[in-house]
Amino acid sequence: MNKPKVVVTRKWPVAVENQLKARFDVQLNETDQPMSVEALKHAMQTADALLPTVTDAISADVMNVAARQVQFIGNFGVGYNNIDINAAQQQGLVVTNTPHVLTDCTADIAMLLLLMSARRAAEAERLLLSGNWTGWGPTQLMGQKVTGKTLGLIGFGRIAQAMAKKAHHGFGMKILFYVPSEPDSAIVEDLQAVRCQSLDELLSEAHFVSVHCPGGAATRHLINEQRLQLMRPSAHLINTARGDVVDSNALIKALKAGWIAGAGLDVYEGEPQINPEFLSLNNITLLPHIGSASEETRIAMGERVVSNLVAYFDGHEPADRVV
Ligand code: 8YV
Repeated sequence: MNKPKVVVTRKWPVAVENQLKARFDVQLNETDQPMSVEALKHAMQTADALLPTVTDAISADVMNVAARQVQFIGNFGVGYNNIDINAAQQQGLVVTNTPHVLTDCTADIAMLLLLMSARRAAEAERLLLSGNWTGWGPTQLMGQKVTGKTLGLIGFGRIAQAMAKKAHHGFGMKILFYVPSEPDSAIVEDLQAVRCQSLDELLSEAHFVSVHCPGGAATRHLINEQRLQLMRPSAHLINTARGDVVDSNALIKALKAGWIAGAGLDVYEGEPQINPEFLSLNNITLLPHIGSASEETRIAMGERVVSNLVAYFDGHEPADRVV
């Protein structure tokens, strides 16, 4: 039997590309340039499986090609708001993602941003790099202490819980969270976490607010001007989830006006285009979507896609099936 044809849209770690080569008739992307809509549509018509990332918009238009051959979409990432899931379901496509393996690394980046923002580390580094540092000063670059403060988590899934563990057990932080459905009581107990009745309550109480809900229409601009005004003037907003959850213009206004003290971002509305005003602010820490970017995690994400792919073509239910 012919090997299934698989198209990988971006460059993956070599170790997992080799696993794909061993089992499938695979088309890799050595250039690592995101594929055009036309190239994605062509792949839909000529391959059996497509393996996209957050940078590929798999819209209804891309899926609705004439004589589509692709039956399986294995997303390299846990978030899948780059895929029109309703359209995929309607078309009978199988879609999988890569949960669990990136939980700790993404939570680490959220903690890194929290610490950097609190202690003004990006601003401090910029001072040093500019050559303008004149030496130690008793009131220089005073930030906020992290230990013992309150962390408010928007969403309480795997990544939020991993961050809460690090923050509570490592930094003695009090944990608040806001989530629509009741979470596992053992985790809540272990973290001595408090579930807020409303998002507004969480925003007004927390010293640090970290976003961990999915992106997409339901959460677009959840953090808007009015909600930013509820936060403490000494508070910091951290976003490692999806850029569109936070209204960029409102955040810029809040940082300029001092409604909040700082922000740490790993994700952006319309990335890789970034609102240029972010670049001119001093009270912000900016990372280029590196939440899961450790060697171990990126290999594990690829392996997770491979095992879902193998299960699917062997006639089994893939472990990480989304639809
Ligand atoms: C990934 C992420 O790197 O998995 C996710 O949802 O945001 C990132 O950690 C990216 O999505 C890869 O497609």
